[in-house]
Amino acid sequence: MPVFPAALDPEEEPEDSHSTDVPAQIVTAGSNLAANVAGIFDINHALGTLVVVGDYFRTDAIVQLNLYVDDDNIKYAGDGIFQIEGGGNEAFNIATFLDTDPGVPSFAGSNVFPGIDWHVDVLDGDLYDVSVVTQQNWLYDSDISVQDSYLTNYQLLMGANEQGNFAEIITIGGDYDLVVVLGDYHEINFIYQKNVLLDPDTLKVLGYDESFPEGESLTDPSITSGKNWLQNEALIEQWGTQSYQELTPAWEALIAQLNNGDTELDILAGLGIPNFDDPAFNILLITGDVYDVNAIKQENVVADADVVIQTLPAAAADADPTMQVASTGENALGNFATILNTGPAADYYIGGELYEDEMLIQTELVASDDDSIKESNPDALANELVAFTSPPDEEGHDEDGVAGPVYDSGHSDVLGNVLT
Ligand SMILES: [Ca+2]
Ligand SMILES: [Ca+2]
Ligand SMILES: [Ca+2]
Ligand SMILES: [Ca+2]
Repeated sequence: MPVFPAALDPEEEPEDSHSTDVPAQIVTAGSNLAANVAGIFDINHALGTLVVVGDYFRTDAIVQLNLYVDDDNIKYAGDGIFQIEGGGNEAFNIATFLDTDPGVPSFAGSNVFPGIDWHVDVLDGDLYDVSVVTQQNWLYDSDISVQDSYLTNYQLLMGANEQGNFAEIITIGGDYDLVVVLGDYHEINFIYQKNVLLDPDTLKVLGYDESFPEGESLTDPSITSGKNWLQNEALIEQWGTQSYQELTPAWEALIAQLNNGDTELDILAGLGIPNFDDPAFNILLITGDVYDVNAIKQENVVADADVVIQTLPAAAADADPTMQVASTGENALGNFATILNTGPAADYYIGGELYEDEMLIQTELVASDDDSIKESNPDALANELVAFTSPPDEEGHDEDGVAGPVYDSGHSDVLGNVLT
């Protein structure tokens, strides 16, 4: 199982490993975190026996989508051994459907008797039991930075934004030993997860390392514009008995009695229905249909198009070792969802048909990861960067700029279809 690379616990301190001992040009323009965590624990129907007179429809569905654009444009020059990672992106879709049978034995046909102290609640009409969680992170972090000094240890942190959503729904209804649904039962468990990352970066790095001593690995210029991580993880768990039984004439007689509003019930009708815990036998009669819906929708959209310029002036060539580290990728997008739906522990009776549907759609669209990495002539790159590094007309060299997300128009139809 892949392990999400970022701590979801906001208390946890991020580790920073860059040395502060030597002059440096260090920029972190990416490293953003967008995460959604949600759980629906639907133990509404923690009950002994469930009777559905009509049909039972159960649909479990998980839809997961990862999409990223990571076309980076890297130009570098100098004599160092540049360590360049333009790709290295990872995307994961993990989906699990789990049926957990608690192992309570069936009481059908047994001579178990629930007792004579019966309580009947009647719900006239349809029952809607709907739990919906929607989580969205939209993060725009397109930066522009210029670093041209070699006299200080200059660590610039422009990214590393964090957005997180945490939600938990726990629904607990009344405990009924027996629930009778005269209509149909519709159960839908649905998880939809989407990560979209736009991370096209432009980096121009000019370094001189003639003065760097042998074996000082920290002075190798490093450029990371990829290494993004997208992860969707979903679990739909059904807890309860997984065996379904047909209604018997005895059940039909009992249901007819309940439906007539009888309060005097033939105690023999209770044979084979377990009563848990307290001496009262609690019944819920629902005259209509049941809609039991649990849905989680999670979405992360991160736009992180950065422009980074680092240039060591030629004078640096004779100076002490200087470190250059530029990171514009390393974003982490994650969706984590759990739906736990609890059915009857003991017995399940269905008068009509049982329709079960499990659906899983997983898509990983790499719209584009087409990097252009070019080594340039130092003089040519130096001339090119003069425009950026000459004394500024306005106040500062370093400012957060905003660039719009970049779409590949050739894929726009695909995106339009998938993302809406
Ligand atoms: Ca950024
Ligand atoms: Ca890339
Ligand atoms: Ca990138
Ligand atoms: Ca970026």
